[in-house]
Amino acid sequence: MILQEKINAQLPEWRERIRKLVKEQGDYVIDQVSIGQVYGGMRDAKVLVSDISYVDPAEGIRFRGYTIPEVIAKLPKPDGASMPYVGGLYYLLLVGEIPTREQAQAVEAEWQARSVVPQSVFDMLRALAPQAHPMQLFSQAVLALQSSSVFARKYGEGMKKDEYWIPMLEDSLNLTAKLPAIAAFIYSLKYRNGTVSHPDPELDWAANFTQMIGVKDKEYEDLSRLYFILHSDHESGNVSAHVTHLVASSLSDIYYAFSAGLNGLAGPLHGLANQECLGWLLDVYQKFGGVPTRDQLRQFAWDTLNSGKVIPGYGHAVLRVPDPRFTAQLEFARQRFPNDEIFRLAEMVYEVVPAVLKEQGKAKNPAPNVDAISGTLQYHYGVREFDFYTVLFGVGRALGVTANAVWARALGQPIERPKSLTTKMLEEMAKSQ
Ligand code: NMX
Ligand code: MLT
Repeated sequence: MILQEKINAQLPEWRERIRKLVKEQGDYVIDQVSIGQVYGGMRDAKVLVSDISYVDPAEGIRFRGYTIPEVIAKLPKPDGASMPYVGGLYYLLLVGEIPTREQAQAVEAEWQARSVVPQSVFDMLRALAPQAHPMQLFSQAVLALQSSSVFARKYGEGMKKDEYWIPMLEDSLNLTAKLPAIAAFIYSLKYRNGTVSHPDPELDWAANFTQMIGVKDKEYEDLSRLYFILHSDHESGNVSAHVTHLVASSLSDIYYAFSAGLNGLAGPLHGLANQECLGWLLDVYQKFGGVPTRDQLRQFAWDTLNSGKVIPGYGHAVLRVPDPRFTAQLEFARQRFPNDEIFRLAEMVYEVVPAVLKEQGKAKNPAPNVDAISGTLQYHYGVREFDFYTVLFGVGRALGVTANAVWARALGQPIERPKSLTTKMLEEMAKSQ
């Protein structure tokens, strides 16, 4: 399999590079940790490593060194599409090189071959669906696949440490292959007729998702490709990536680990912000019977803040500029449906809300993040059930966290176990200084 060959070829050099760095520079101090950081969610504590993506506070994400416009321009695209194969992005994340069209198609073919979801998963989801949020269903479905883990089986049989990453890659391909069908079934169960749809062998991964949720629109196929690429990875410290990494560091398999990561994504300060954000926009729209004036919108934003709530889709723990994932979606919509009312409202929010947040003076970054606009685009194409939106985020996020998990295992990253202290100890340390 092409991904395995490509990673295998790079491993001796990577292992030697890290061995040498740790041996020769292991005592080099990267940073210091303050009491403020310990109590403040470890913000900006530089304690993780990932070579798959990096978020520069002043620029935003780069995937394997490439900005979003570069990724869109360089990755191969299906005939007639304006956005790349998601299989090409997965190749880039895993291998670190821009794939040829054949290489991107090879990943798509791997996904096709592994896309069949066991009937037992559908049956379980059916039983849970009436009372469950789509994110609970999504996380449960991933967990239900755990019994098929190749890593868990091979580990039980006995395997050399150097080879752990190979079944991890197998599991990652098996898992990511099934996610479009699982997400589409959750959509069907919650909002349509509950039927199971199957991938079409002629279509790529993202187009299959659109086909299976029943949106018949070529533009939406492109939006899906863009959406899954944009949401794939955001370096390693965000909650979903970090949780997945932490859980996998105990050598649990990718199903356990990613299911846990999804549970983190389901929080309103993380991935669930995308559903909250569209809900907020629609509240504005309903309250004013359409797109409001700037003054009305400003007042609505203040009312939200004064009621003790956050404005969803704005602010970020790392970014200090508008999120380029936001900008990419804004451009997509501007080029295709500039007059859509909810889109015009989202644009107006972008013009008004940063100044309100600045005036309030609390948020370190008053600019929009990825969630500020993603729901607006889904809404335009008829995917209007916004408690489904975080599932879409999760389908994309699987790509980045599984790529990281494969490499973490290939490089033998150990079980993660930082040290905790008591408040008394911290008080004494501070006093003695
Ligand atoms: N609206 C109102 N207050 C905000 C916002 C916002 N959008 N963003 C930050 N603040 C507040 C924050 O609650 C905190 O208040 P307090 O001191 O009372 O606790 C203060 O500003 C300082 O927070 P920051 O250091 O700027 O932000 P932090 O790194 O702690 O948190 C977020 C980052 C993203 C959690 C935060 O900006 C937020 O809650 N945004 C809204 C929710 C959201 O859009 N989340 C999605 C993030 C992206 N994703 O997909 O995961
Ligand atoms: C993400 O994509 O995970 C979010 O932007 C949150 C983060 O990076 O902290």
